Amino acid sequence: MILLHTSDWHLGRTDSERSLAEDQRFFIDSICELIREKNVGAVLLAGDVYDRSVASAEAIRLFDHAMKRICLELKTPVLTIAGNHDSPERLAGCSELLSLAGLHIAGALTREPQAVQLGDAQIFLLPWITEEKVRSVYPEKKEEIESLDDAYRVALDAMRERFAPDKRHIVISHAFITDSETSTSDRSAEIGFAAQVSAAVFEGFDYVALGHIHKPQDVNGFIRYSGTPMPYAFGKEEKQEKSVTLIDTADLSRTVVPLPLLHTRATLTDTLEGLLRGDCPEQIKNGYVRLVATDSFVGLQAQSELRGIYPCCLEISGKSYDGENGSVTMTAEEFDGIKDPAEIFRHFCMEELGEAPDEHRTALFRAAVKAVEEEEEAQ
Ligand SMILES: [Mn+2]
Repeated sequence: MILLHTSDWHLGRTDSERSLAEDQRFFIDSICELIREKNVGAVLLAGDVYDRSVASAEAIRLFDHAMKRICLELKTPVLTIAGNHDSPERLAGCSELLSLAGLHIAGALTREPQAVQLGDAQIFLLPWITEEKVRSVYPEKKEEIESLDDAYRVALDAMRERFAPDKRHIVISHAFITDSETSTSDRSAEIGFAAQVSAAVFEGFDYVALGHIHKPQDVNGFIRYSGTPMPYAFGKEEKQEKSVTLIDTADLSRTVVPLPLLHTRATLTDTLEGLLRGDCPEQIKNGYVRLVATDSFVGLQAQSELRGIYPCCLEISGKSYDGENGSVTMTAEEFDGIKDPAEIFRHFCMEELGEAPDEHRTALFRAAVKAVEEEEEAQ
């Protein structure tokens, strides 16, 4: 049987206030295609299904769409767990009913370990846990739990005790294993070291399907992070090839299958003039870009020009504007001499942004002033 290991979908994630739903729908399509092509027997989705504990309506719809396609149309079971970004209770809503449709969800840790038998594999579901959580689920073991390693050992022991003979024993987990390499979008993973677990706690399992770290990587011969299906940040993560991992339960061999991207992600660093020339490959120009102007301040006019050239631009930065030009700053007397508010606005823009406002902005400003004046008159 072929298992498809993926994690950290982070449905509902936005970047610079832009929804990434279109990209997420695209990787869901790619994964569905792969399930059909490789005759996948089950999908293991190792936590951080959603980006936020209170998932947006759009994110919930997207998850519903993906699960309907995989479980019902492709008739492939999905096994998933709550990650640190998910709300265990919300994620596991209607889970008993959903398991009848082939969607197995582990929200909060339960005393009786959650396991699903499929073909030659017995697959355990271990959601995101803390020491406190494990102590509360196994109060009789409270004394032995002094570290996160202890907590994992207790939860995994309960699974090891239930190992079915002659099966492959697989566990899905969401954890930060000591020595794994992080990426920029691993927000919570980078904070402190408290939440690290050693690989040794997983001894006895044939494969550990991990989520939490966004860069695909092997921890050792039987523990692996699938990584996110798309890059979620600039920096290191731009250069990572995103993928899913296929595991053949017959011989435990693994195949890493790269996933295509709807938008590439790149940081372009150049002079403002160079950025405005935009002579880079179309694919990059139309992808998500972060623009860094090395030589000058990027004013509003230049920003809007850049957005015309790079339609999916997410971030623009340049040298900060040093308003040291004395001619821009005005005295109170000079201010009083100006009758037209738009003229004051022009001075303000010159001072704050280093350039005069274009016609559109001036028109917006005039409309705002008019609205305020009318409001005052009405009172
Ligand atoms: Mn994550």
